[in-house]
Amino acid sequence: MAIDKTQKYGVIGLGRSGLATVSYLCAHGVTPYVFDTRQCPPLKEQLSDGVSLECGPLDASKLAMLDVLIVGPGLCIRKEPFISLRTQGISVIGDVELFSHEVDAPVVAITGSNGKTTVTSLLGEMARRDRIHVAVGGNIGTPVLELPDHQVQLYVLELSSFQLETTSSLKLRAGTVLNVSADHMNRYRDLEDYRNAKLRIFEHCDHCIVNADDPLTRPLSASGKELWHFSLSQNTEYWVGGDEPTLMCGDTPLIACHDLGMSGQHNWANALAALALGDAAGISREAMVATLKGFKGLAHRCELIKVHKGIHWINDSKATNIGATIAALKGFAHESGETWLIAGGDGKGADFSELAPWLDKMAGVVVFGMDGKNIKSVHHQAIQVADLNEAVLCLSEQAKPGDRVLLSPACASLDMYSGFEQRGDHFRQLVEAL
Ligand code: UMA
Ligand code: ADP
Repeated sequence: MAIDKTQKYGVIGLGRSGLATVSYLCAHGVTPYVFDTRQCPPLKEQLSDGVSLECGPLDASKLAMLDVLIVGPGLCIRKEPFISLRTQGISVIGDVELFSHEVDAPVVAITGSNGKTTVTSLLGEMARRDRIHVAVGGNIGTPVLELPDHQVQLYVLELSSFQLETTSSLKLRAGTVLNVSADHMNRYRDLEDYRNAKLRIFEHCDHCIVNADDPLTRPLSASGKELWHFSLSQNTEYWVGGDEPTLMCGDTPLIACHDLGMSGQHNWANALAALALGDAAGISREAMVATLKGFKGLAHRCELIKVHKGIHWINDSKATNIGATIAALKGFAHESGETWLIAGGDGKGADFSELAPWLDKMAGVVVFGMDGKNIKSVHHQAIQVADLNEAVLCLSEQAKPGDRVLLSPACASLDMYSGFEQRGDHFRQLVEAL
């Protein structure tokens, strides 16, 4: 939707994307009305003078006087007052929808339950190495409306299911759903409902990159769509083959898995997805392979903090759902030494029973936080502690040389921390102090 100065715009939610939306609208000559359900939204002070802000419960009658509402991803548009406002003909969209009408350069987008930030960062690095002027943003942190620039040759976006819910016109050169496993179950009816939000990425997508090992990543109707597959187990467009595991594109070997900078089989899948997206975006194979060799992965994702008295302390604070924790445990299952797991936090309505068979394989499990008790309910032997401090103390006494202690919470951190980074940094401090 191009900006129409005759219409009245509302920005709902003064978070990072809300603030960027306000700046974008002001730069296009429109002063929006801003609303936030919080009494004191944290970015309030950064709002430009002359833009009105109303805090507290949303007043539907005031919103009904506007024409277009741009709603932040932290608010659910499938609840009131948005359902009624939509039936009244008011347009309810997100910042990515505005972005989609603003840009001319090709756009590549990544969604999925896990691996989005890794693949998005990797693809950005690949493009940069190939001297392509690339802009990277979205759920990864930089709001999409901060990206548009006429010099940009390629946009790489990480998109959450929340952002996709409010997007309907985004044209993509390539898009992928990396995997689908339960997350944000406090916002979706069930897994299918959550999956459908993710599949919206394929609505106007030239090359749909699908995980052949995860049928839930396939578009509901593939007719008229060009599908490229990646797989760890099947011979497909992008796959792992050879006597010594090697990333392949069809019959062409690209890079041996042991030459990848990132470890863990889930990162083989991430690398394959990045290669497929990169091919569609026209990034050279040379640049992509060189990047894959050097890219060591991101902080807070299965990151070794230190080896202390023979024990490996690993920070996987970004594992904010069960799927991510299982990926970490699967990866370590092939390595020597026993694993002690620290888990817990805000489970976002998850059913932890899927995690139970993995917990049974641990040397021990320590749980903490709001939903620690729910993890303990599927694994009665778990030791419940008050916080990370107690968890680290407890395991520094119990783990033996050769073991690993893994913080991979399977939960969001917001019950005790400002985010997964603060939780991971706290863990690092505690471990470094041992
Ligand atoms: N909120 C209110 N009332 C409001 C507006 C927001 O209570 O009126 C709350 C939300 O429920 C949420 C928080 O404030 O808890 C932030 O919401 P927001 O919509 O203002 O979010 P932004 O600050 O704009 O950040 C958003 C993404 N946040 C969410 O989707 C919750 C950021 O992803 C993203 O980096 C940013 O836009 C830039 O695009 C964060 C995230 O947690 C990292 N994403 C989820 C995830 O990865 O699991 C989806
Ligand atoms: P996202 O942005 O989707 O949250 P990240 O790349 O930040 O993904 O990784 C989040 C967590 O998921 C980390 O714990 C990481 O080890 C794990 N992870 C990364 N890629 C995958 C994958 N392909 N499958 C399962 N888990 C993954």
